[in-house]
Amino acid sequence: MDEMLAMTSNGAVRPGCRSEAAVYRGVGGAMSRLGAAALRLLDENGQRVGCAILTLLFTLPASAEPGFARLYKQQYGYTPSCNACHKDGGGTPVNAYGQQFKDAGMTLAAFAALAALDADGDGVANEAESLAKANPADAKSTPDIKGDWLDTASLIPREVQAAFPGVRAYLPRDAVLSPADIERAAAMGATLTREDENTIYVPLENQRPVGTALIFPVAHGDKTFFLLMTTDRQLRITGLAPLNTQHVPAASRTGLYADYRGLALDGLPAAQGEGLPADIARAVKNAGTLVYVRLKGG
Ligand SMILES: [Ca+2]
Repeated sequence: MDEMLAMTSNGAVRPGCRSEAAVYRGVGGAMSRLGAAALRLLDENGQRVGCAILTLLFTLPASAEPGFARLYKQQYGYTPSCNACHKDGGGTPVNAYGQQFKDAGMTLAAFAALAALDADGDGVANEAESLAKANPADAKSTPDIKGDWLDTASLIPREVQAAFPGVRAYLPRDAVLSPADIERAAAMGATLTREDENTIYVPLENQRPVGTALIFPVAHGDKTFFLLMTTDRQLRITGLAPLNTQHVPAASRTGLYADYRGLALDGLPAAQGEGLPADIARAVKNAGTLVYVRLKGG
């Protein structure tokens, strides 16, 4: 039995709107009733309508939205792309708007505090952009020319898409931590906090999960870089790729990550000592445990 299959029963599907085949692959699990309706309309009206309907499906279950996206939706009535706050998808460095949101306390009240600011410097205030469904963090997206930032395909970071060539449908899972999750992680030897909350991308093929992907920060002294961790469907690491290493050039050495390949997320070694390898081990242990406790249930 595939234990991870359960994930499709209570989450949403984010299909890439690239082909009719991709759309069909994006319908599954608990969505089958709604999905069938969408497909009927797809048959009658063609691919574009099918995409719109599947976009609607994807916004239905609140469980699939990361915590801050949920706040944004509460404030402005729709789910933004992770790129409202992040430079290149969930887990990557925050952009200017994300930084303003962070500085204002990352609560619902923060939106009022940054409403009149102009994070991307395009001459339109943050709130005016948000209300118009333009991206307040991207000067190329304005109320007049919003761009494709809300298209489902643009919601998955390009590094994640590159790690799973051929996959067109993703199930995003928010890793919002409950006290029970934090307790389970501690029992597994990982120290998780709210700071570790993130988005887990689950690539789907034929409506079935084929693995996971997570982008997470690694702290090295006062510098930070990022890692993309991918696993197979049994939650064994298939790759660790360094991203945004400009502040820690040594982290781009791929030899640092070779020994992690094949390790199970619930059996990751504890970090020993100090230095870059230990900082990586600590971050991977936390990230792997985060994915494990969120996807394996309690
Ligand atoms: Ca602006």
